[in-house]
Amino acid sequence: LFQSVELAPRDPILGLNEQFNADTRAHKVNLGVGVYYDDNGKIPLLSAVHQAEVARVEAAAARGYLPIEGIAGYNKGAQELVLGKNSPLVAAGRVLTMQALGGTGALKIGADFIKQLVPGAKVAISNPSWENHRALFERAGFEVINYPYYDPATHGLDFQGMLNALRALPAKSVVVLHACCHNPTGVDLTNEQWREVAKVIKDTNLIPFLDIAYQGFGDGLEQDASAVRLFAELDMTMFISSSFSKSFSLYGERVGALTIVTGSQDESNRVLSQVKRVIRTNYSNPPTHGGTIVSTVLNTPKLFALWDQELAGMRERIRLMRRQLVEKLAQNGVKEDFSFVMKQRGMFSYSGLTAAQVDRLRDEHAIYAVSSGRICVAALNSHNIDVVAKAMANVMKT
Ligand code: PLP
Ligand code: TYF
Repeated sequence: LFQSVELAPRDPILGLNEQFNADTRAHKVNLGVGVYYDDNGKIPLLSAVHQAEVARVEAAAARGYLPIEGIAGYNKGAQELVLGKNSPLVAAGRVLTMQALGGTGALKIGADFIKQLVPGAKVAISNPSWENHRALFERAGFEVINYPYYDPATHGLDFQGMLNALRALPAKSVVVLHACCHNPTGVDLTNEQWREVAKVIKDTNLIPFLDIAYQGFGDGLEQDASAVRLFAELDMTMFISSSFSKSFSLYGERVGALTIVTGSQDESNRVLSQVKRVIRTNYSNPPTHGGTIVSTVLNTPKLFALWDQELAGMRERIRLMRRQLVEKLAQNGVKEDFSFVMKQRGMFSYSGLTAAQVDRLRDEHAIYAVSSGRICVAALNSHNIDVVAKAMANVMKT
């Protein structure tokens, strides 16, 4: 049975983690995987999360099955985060939200449902994009193509290339967009650019799939939802995958949500029935623990305010690391202008390091980055930033 099974390639990012864990050098630094670490290099347990968790344990609640679509309060909270508290679309009964197993789970439920609706659709993802976008949509049976996004010459956006490619897509193609804090480049669209993209998507009759995995890591919870709100204002039907892995620092709890904006209340009822079928045949219903914690935080004003504040703390620490990295590279004699690192948003920076320089960082300095040059700025801290800046300067000079 298994004789002809070929060895699958490792996930490039998670594979890097394995390599890092096996490295015995004490001073090693992992800038590979997209995880937020605090200034002591630890994954934080947010205080808002901890309080909700203690309350849950004290309540000694029974663990029955959840509904197929998950916890109602969780879904309402997730919906308000992306569409706002007073969304006319929600009032019109045009919005569905389902608890999902992380952002990945939300993407997969959405992908499986779209496959049923438009079996021949092409899926367009940014070049580059999160590694799993291509793999996930291909697994769901789609042909996946790239639209231009990053321009290495400017360390910015190839906006014209992006628009042209979107305009040329056949109607009913799926366009996967990073709503904020683009992974891996850190390069986002301005609101004006979002407006143009949304218009092209609407005019060309494409299906927008907005992936929002870093809400709160750019400028704030509300600000980072502005692209989603803009699509909503234009009255567009769309898919939105939310991930709370990073924003709640609950990676292993698999907390995410899929939101679908339909054309009418009647469509919503029918769509919900079909998406529930997708969920039921995959994993039946989502787990209780992480969802209950997120729901408690989202629906308890005091905990929500605390969470928002803790999220701001993470966001500001990343900004500080960006600024210090730019300063320290210059102090170490790097002549190139690295100020673009400060313009990038979210956890990542496309540093401009070449694959050969990334290899040298790892071999000579025990510093791990993705071969594309992506570094996770959220893994820098006051204890390792000097070493990292010095090593980066070193591999760039010689
Ligand atoms: N989408 C993007 C752009 C991501 O970077 C990630 C990262 O993990 C995800 C989705 C998936 O999130 P989750 O870990 O919640 O499945
Ligand atoms: O891009 C990253 O590093 C994060 C973490 O299959 C991640 O999104 C990486 C790979 C993966 C799942 C999560």
